[in-house]
Formats: sequence, C-alpha cells, structure tokens
Amino acid sequence: MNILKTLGIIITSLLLISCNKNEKNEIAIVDPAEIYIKGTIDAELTSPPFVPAPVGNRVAKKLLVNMEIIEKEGTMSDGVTYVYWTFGGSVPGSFIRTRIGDVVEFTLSNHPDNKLPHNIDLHAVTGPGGGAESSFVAPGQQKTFSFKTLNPGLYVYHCATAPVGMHIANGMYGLILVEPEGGLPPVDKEYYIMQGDFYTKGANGERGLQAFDMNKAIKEDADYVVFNGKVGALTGDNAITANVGETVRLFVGNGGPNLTSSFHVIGEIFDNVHIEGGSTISKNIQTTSIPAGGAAIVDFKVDVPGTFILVDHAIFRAFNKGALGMLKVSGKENKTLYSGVKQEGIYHPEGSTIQTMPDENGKKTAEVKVVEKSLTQKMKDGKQVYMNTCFACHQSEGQGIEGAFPPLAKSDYLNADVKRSIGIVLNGKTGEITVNGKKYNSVMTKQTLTEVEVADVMTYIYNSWGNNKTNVTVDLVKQVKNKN
Ligand code: HEC
Ligand SMILES: [Cu+2]
Repeated sequence: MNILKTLGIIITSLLLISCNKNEKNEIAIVDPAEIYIKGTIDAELTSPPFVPAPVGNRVAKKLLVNMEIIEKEGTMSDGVTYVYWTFGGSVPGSFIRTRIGDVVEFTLSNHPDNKLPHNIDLHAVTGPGGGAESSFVAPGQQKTFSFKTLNPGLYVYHCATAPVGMHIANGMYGLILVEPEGGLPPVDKEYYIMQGDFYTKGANGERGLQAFDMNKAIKEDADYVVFNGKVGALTGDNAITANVGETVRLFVGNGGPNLTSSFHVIGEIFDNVHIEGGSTISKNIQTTSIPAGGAAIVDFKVDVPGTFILVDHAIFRAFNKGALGMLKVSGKENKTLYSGVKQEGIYHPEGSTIQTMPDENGKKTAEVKVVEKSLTQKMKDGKQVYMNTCFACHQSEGQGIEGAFPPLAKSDYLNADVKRSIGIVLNGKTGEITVNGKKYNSVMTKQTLTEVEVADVMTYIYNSWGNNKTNVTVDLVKQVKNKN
C-alpha cells in the first residue's frame, strides 16, 4: 500500500465518521423515539400555583411519577364546600415536568378510603386512551405503566372513567409539561394555573356542602368558573407575585369540562404565547383562547408595579362566577411607562364649573365650588355605593349583625354626630362603641371612596331606615377630611 492510498483511506474514513456523527445528531432531533435514556430519577410533583424546577439541559432519563388519587371535601367559596376528586390532593392535580425522550414510569394509586374507581388519560401519551386503559384502578389498588414522551408541549391530563364529565367536573385534571431538548428559555418566575367550571345543586353562593348537579353540567350552565379549583385561590394573600423587571411565565390549562377560557391579564400583554401549548409562538397577544382539555404557555415581562388581574375575559365568569386571580408586582414605579392618574376633575358637559383636584404634590391648583347633586340623585348613587361597599357587613336594611356589625338603621350613634360618622367611613374605626344600647368592639376598615361617594352613601343612610334625614354635602365631607 503506498502512502497516497493510505492517506486516502484515512481521509475517507474520517469523513465517514464525521458524516455519521452528523447524521446521528440529526436523528436525535427529528426522532425523539430514538433518544437514549440514561439513569432513573423521581419526578418532583408540585401543587398549584407552583411548578417543579426546570429540566434545563439534563439528559433524557427514566422518570418515576407516583400519583395518588384522593377524594376529599374542600372549600369552593366562602361558606360553600364541595367534595373534590383529586390527583395528588389538589385541584388542579400535581404538576408533572418532564423532557422530550424521557420514559415516564407512571404509578397511579387509588386511596383505599375513596369510593370510586378512576384512571388517567395524559394528553402527552402516544398510546391507547392516553394511558387510561392501563391505569384503571379501584379504591385500594395501584397500577404502573410507562410511556416515552415524543412531543414537546404543555398537556392536560384528566380522569377518563365513566361518567367522564362528572370525574372532570369534580376536579380530576392537571398539567404535564414536556420540555424541548435543552429546556424552555429561562425566566424569573413560573406559575401553574388551571381553569375549571363547576356545577352545584345550589346557586352560586348558596351556603353549605354542595352536591354535583348533572343536569346543569349537561346544559353547560356553570355556577362557578374558577382558577385552581375554588373562588379566591389566587386572590389577596394567595396572589402570585413578581418584582418589577422580572419575566413571568404562566402554564395555563383548562380542565373544563365544558367552557373555553378567554385567558387575559388586565394591564399586561403577553410577549410570547405557545398557542394551545404547542411549539408555535405568537407574539404580543392580549387574550388567548384555551379550549377545554387544552393549555397555553404565556410569558411577559412586568415593567410597572401594581396588582394585575387574571381573568377569563368572558367577563361575567370573572366578576360573578369566580374566574379571577391576581398577580402582585412590587418595585419602583415608572411614570414614563405608566403615569397613574395625572389629573382628576368632575366633567360637566353643560359647561358648569370644573373642580380641579390637588396635584401630585398636594397643592391645590384651583379651588372651585362643587355643584351639589339633587337629593334624589344622591339617594340613587348612595344606594349603589352602599350595596357595593357597606352591605356585606351592615346588611341590606342597615340592620347589621348582632355582636359583629352595628346597625345603621335607627342608629342613635349615627344620628348623634354626623361629623363623627363621616370620619368613621373616611378613616375606619376600632375600639368599643355602644349602638342602641348594645356594645360592639370590632374593626371597620378605612373605606376607599371619593368625597362625592362618601357624601352620597351617608346621605342615603341618613335618609333611610328611620334615621334623621341629614343631607350630607361634599363640603362637609371635605371639612372632616381636612381636619385629619
Ligand atoms: C368589613 C365590614 C364593614 C364594612 C364593609 C363597613 N363597615 Fe361600618 N362598621 C363595621 C364595624 C365592625 C363597625 C364597628 C366598629 C367598632 O366596633 O369600633 C362599624 C361602624 C360603623 C358606623 C358607626 C356605628 C353605627 O352603627 O352607627 C358607621 C356610621 C358605619 N360603620 C358606616 C359604614 C358605611 C357607610 C360603610 C360603607 C361605605 C361601612 N360602614 C362599611 C364594619 C363594616
Ligand atoms: Cu376519576
């Protein structure tokens, strides 16, 4: 063999080797079925609104998922309870985070105290029933099956035991995320949110333990439409949080059983949306449609502080049925991006005097007289304020609740001193007071109302339920306010 020939062989085999390598890499990307798995790990499972740690660049592995089905009573809303059927004890069920090419070894256990058989259909599974056929378990039984994740995306899982609609309506759904090779791009905060519609024998708000209503479910006439299984799961102290400047990613699913979600965050625009949880990314989206049994991954950067309200923009569901959550963003204001109220005045199209409110530094830019509304108008507007703000505690006829909320009807305390009463509404009240001979020692929080609203509501109260008919003017409210 001469040198040239030897060199030729070496070069050709080098070329072949590098070609081969290239081909292998290509195959790895186009055919996830061929991804080699190395080692075994236990899956981290989380309950909402939290998600497990990102997969990052870990290699494909055998991922062990142990999920327990628990039927248990929980709270739907204030004073309303419901028996939920859950995957892992929460609604939605535990979040599963895996990567493309993993072999998920799934063990489903049905707690012996449960009453019914269940199973699981994971939309991330390629196989009959999405696993349902291999996971049907009676109470006190468990079954294991495995599947390889072939498609990246965010997938719903749910119970598929007959009557399927009833199992889903009782809360049997959750999300499984299959991350692409190398993981999703990193963000600062990630949360897990799932919408669901609920059907109860009693109407929305009717107290006590509520049973599932099959007829309403068939008619798709939901009593509750909520995020994360109940009214208020994401509001107040339960709100999700972020800091100004951070990127936030929401894994949003819709368990249904019936309704499509028009998912929207008031005051934010989604920078990226993985439409329907798949690989297509839409940019600059206001509201994204999430079908029952579907999902979406949305992310956005939070630029200004405040409370951002998460809603189903089919808006009666948000304000009347519970589909409302909160993202609280803290940090420094950025007046260039969002100014807040710059100027406020009363608008009189007929050309009446315009009242100018104090500017940012508290200086009055102009002092103009307020045009007082007619008594009839004040009664009308005041009633509205009362029904929105005071009613919950002082009750519809101002009768209060003994031992907790003092009466406003025929209240000697109210009628004795109008300025003191205005002060209570403006500043709140704590400490012992005696109303109509009964002692109250509780807390009324400061009410955030405008001066006009305070005048309206106080006039309404004074001119209702046997009180002394004082007409409370905006000027009087101002006087009390400025004393503080
Ligand atoms: C969260 C419950 C709550 C709400 C809402 C509320 N109050 Fe009260 N209010 C109270 C409590 C409690 C007291 C008694 C405080 C104390 O014990 O010191 C009180 C006391 C008062 C009093 C003096 C006592 C009396 O009976 O005359 C007035 C007047 C009053 N509230 C008016 C209002 C008005 C007007 C609104 C709506 C703008 C309102 N309150 C909203 C709980 C509430
Ligand atoms: Cu079930």
